[in-house]
Amino acid sequence: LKRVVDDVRSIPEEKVPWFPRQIKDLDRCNMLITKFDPDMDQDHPGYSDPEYRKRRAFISELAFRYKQGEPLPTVEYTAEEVSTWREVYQQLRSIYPSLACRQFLDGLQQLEKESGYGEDRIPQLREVSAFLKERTGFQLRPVAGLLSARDFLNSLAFRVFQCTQYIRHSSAPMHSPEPDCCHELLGHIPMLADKEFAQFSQEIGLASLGASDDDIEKLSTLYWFTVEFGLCKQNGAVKAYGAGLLSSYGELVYALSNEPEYKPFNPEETATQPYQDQTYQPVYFVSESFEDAKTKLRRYSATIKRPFAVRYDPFTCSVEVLDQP
Ligand code: NLE
Ligand code: FE2
Repeated sequence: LKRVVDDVRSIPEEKVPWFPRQIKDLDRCNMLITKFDPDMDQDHPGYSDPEYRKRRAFISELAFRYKQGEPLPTVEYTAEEVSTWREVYQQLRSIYPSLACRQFLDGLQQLEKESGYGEDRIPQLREVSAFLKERTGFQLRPVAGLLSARDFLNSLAFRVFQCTQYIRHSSAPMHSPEPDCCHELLGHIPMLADKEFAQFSQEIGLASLGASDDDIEKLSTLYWFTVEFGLCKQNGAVKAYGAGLLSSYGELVYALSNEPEYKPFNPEETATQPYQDQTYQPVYFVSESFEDAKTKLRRYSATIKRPFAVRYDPFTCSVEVLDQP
């Protein structure tokens, strides 16, 4: 074991992957994964819809041009986009009370009361970001599509959540393999309004700064099976807290049916479970409680070895690097 520690300590600084130190550095955390791009992926429901592709390109451009600290861009959604949103909202809203965890329901209720959430309009990132900032200090930034795991996780260290702003194709409202505004606004935002969840999300982010590719892979797998697709027990019943479930009517119903396999959540095992992102998950991890998932994930993140430590300074929105070799 000692040798491993010595090896790590002897890594010269430049071998540590670059990572953002100030919130402004997030302007460089924009590496996209192109696999679900409607221009390139023939299976994308928007592939053969030139109007949709044009619209996506327009909204992507807003994200590409965005610089940290600027007001968030607003999008004037078309009637067709709003009707996709309405369908998604209505369907999901009707099953949330029985299938979503309590923290999610609380967050959503606040958003409906105070931030204009409802089926009639798609909330703007700007107003949602202001809402979150008051609750948990989280803020949003627009992103053009699926980000690399490293860039996505690194942003969380600054309590910045990278959010897509386009909406899924109208032909497939009940499930999308890629993130879209339904996924962000319905799946993630209510959870990020929870103080403890916000804290825990930032801790995953801090653990990812300068982490090895191998550790990023593990962290993002854990993120996948918890923040995206996690289930937890609450008052004796299994409930969803994962955003990928809470934004997909099809998968939410499926995940809480008798069909998929359930495994107890255990970070060491979960971190190496292979996952796929094209369709529903074959296996879900269930934690004893929402708190249990948080505690275990926290403990796991803290074990990630790096030749330095980091501390977030909320006054300057920057990361202090300690004990550097
Ligand atoms: N499958 C989710 C949905 O339909 O909203 C999106 C998952 C993004 C990781
Ligand atoms: Fe997500």
